[in-house]
Amino acid sequence: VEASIPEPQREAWKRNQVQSFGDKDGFEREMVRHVETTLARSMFNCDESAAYSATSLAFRDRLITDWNKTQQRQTFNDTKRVYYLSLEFLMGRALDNAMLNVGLKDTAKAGLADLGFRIEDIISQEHDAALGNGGLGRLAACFLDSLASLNYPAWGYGLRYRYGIFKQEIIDGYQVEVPDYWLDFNPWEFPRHDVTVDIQFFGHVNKVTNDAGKSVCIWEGGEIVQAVAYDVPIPGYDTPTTNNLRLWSSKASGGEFDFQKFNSGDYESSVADQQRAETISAVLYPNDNLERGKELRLKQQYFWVAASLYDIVRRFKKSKRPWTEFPDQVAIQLNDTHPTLAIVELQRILIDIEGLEWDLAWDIVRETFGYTNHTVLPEALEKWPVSLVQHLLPRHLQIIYDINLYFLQQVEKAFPDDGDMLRRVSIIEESQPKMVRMAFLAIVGSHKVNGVAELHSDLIKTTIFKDFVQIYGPDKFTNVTNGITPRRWLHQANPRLSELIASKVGGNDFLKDLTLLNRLEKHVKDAKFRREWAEIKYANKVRLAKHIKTTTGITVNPAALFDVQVKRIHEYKRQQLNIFGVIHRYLSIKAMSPPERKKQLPRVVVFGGKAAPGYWMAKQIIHLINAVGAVVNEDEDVGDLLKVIFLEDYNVSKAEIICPASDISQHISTAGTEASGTSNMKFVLNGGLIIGTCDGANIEITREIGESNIFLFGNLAEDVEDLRHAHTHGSHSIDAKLDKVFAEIEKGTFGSVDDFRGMIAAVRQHGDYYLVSDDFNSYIETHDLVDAAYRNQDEWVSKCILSVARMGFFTSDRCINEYAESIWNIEPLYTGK
Ligand code: GPQ
Repeated sequence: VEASIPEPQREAWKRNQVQSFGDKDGFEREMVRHVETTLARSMFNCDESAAYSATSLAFRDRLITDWNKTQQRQTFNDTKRVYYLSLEFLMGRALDNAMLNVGLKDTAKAGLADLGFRIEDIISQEHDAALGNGGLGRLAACFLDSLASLNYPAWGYGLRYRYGIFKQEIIDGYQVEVPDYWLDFNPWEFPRHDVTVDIQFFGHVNKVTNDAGKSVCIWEGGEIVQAVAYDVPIPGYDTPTTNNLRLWSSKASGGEFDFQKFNSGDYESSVADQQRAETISAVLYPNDNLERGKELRLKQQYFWVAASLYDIVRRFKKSKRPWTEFPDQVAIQLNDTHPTLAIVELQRILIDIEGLEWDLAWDIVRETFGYTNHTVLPEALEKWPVSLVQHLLPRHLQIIYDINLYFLQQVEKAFPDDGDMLRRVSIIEESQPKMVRMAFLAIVGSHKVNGVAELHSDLIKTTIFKDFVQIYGPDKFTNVTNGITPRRWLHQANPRLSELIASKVGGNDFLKDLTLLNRLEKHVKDAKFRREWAEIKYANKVRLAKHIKTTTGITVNPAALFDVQVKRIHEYKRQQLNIFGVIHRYLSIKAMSPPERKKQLPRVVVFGGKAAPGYWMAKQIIHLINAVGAVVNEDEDVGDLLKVIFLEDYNVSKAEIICPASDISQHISTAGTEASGTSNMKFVLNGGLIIGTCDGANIEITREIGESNIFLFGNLAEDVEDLRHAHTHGSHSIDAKLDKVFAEIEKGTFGSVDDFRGMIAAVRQHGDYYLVSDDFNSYIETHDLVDAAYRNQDEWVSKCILSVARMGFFTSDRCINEYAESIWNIEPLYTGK
């Protein structure tokens, strides 16, 4: 039904157009109005939480006005849009970001002060939107910021989880998971109860002959779950463009209850149905770089993909264009293989519902999709049992088999003599049980496949997707090195540094064109500038030290070297290498005479990160870190020389405090395992140096900032296979220093040895898959170089400034422009600003 207002009545609408506030008085008016009406409170009971809510609602109203205009502009111009499908959007807090992006933070600060509040207190009231696990989800959030800031017509599509990533508590040194119920009050979402899609599961397929005498497939029976849209406005920086992130929530179809059951007295089972439906979007799976093949996860994927495609197709059909023009209007990017069913779903819509021929439909599908791979770790590559797909999505399985059949026919034609090729590349793995290989399906159904850093993009071409390079040629595979948004990760997280930089590079334009940072280079010799730079770093360290004090009770010296490793806990990221190194340092200090100790540089080693709840080894690593901290932090021989801190519940808003306060951060994955890493970029952009392996984006960071500004160590990716082979087939001797560390743990210095046997055995007995022993010596030596370099503060600060000056490449704006040009073929829609 057309809900558009007829022309004669539109005048009244225009007369009454909503006016957004633009100054302090306007903000105060909106804020008080929301306190007194929306929240039904007054100046007599307005606490910080209410002030946060009212401030957010005031800004939300502004955003939604811009949002409406943006959507109208995009519809009117009928431009091609990109849809970014991601199961994770790790957004963090929205208020600070919204205030900065619309350029009204100072205004709000003054207004809040008038009304009796400090803006920092109000900002910190907000609960993080934590709908993601780690780098993959945060990348999606940075991309949304860049897409809006660059005025691209773009939508994000995801799931509205009732529970985001769990909250981590450390109790007696162990991780405990607490549910993250975050939706109590969320001013940043707009429920669209009128935008719903019915999603079908289970049932069976009937082949029938239609009126035209053509045989068609009809998917019938099963159950229906309703998807309800919730929209989150995404403001661009310094532009009126406000894009949309649409998150789907599940509920039982047909209103509150199944009335048939209700009327027949089966009240309990009708409530149970309701709850079962709501389970689909209830919880984010807390695994990073791991797929566990749970049925509910597959249900989530189809639910989200089917709702999103229905929405996209509905929007396209309004334009009344022929189907062949679909790829001219729509680009869909698959963030990892999680949304791969979208390929099958679009093919199903085109052939079963819209009646297109297979080949034509398939051309449209492949032109529409692009697939981004984020890992080569075998345990993270998605595979679903054929039997499960058959049961849940019977028609989709048929289509997958057909896609595979035509694909294998094509392969057989091109490689007639290679019998093993068909087995290797088949979308169906002929194992017990048979599996659908989602990455292969994503490759076959997309026009471009990309990795997320140069080394990673090379690796996928030579290892996991090697055969597909043979089949399709190398051009289908490309690289788009990851990036981060400088708005959140510099301007918002580190306002003083951002301001200092702005004063040297000609204002805030660098936030939109990060390459302008190179103007800093000529100031590196300016002693006053270096002093100001160092002073800001120190202030950021004081801030983190306060946070450490209030959250752990431990006092740290802000003049010490702050050494940080914050990321998901994973064997491949090697927090175990770090803590073994810390024990080595502890033993060295203990072995020193008091005068020798006086010469030692004080260090604070900060860890943070969550372990997947079912990842036993990762939890052991957390426990060892805390056990070592408990001993070292109390040891009077050590004092300030070494502190070991584990920060509970690492998340986006904590990262905003931690990144600006680091002197050196660790990015020390086994070479070839970290696809890119993005926190490496955040730390360098905030004037910290990094110690890292030749892995992921570390390699490109080195190329940009210069070898003398980074501490690289360890074996190279090309040597990993041989080393692993030697561990299991030859004799495997452990590094002597590491052996001493193990002996100390085994003495019981850090508590019950039993708790840590597994970690030691992984290195000694089980082949040291992550090369901890191989890299240990060079790791320790490189830390000594870090200490030596830090002693020369002037040179250290110069390295930091030069590094920041050369980080322009790593903005997510560059990244999004590359996707837009080489994969999506979309253009910005200029706003006349
Ligand atoms: N990444 Cl497959 C995740 O955060 N979770 C995942 O499940 C997978 C990848 C990361 C990857 O480990 C990092 O190296 C990347 O920088 C990041 O994705 C974004 O590409």
